[in-house]
Order: sequence, then structure tokens, then C-alpha cells
Amino acid sequence: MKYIPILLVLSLLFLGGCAEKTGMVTAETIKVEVSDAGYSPAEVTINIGDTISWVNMGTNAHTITTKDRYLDLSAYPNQIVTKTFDKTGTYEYYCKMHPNMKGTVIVQ
Ligand SMILES: [Cu+2]
Repeated sequence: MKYIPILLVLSLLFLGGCAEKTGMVTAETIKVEVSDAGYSPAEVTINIGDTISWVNMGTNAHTITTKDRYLDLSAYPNQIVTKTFDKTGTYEYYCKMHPNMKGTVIVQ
């Protein structure tokens, strides 16, 4: 009977260890600044499950648009738009109103 408390402590330690491990794979949110000059950083590499948060710091409205319209987000000045990526791939996007603005998200 006197071993039961020890087993309890050991199993709690074990559970604690597991919680730490799952904490390491927590999805992240990565910020991309949108200005009237473009996206910064223009290219980001993220892991599957991560979210990009585009923050429009410019004075014009901008979009985050891919040719196939997988992405087609509009951000007004001071607005934040987000997308969580659940598939690997390279996503090249641009602004519909300013097609010279280009960015890339690589999901690995
Ligand atoms: Cu734009």
C-alpha cells in the first residue's frame, strides 16, 4: 500500500511530460505587415496548421489574392485578416488593386 503514493506521483510526472511535448507543436500565428509599398516579409515559410495574420498599416485598402482565389481577402487600413493553412504548398498572392504587390506563403 505504501507504494501507491509513489506511483501516483510518477504518473503525474509522466502526464506533465506529455503536456510539455504537445505544447511544443502548438500552431503559431505569423504577422505580415501590409503597407502601400507591399507585404513585409514578402515571403514567409510556416508549418501546416499555422495562421498568417496580415495587418494593413497602409492608407489604402489591399487584398491578399491568389490566381485560383484560394485566398481572396480584403483588408482596409488598420484591419487585420487571417488565414490558417491546412495544406502544404507554395501560395503566391498579390493585391488586386495594386498587382505590383506580391507575396508568397510556403507551407511545409
Ligand atoms: Cu493593394
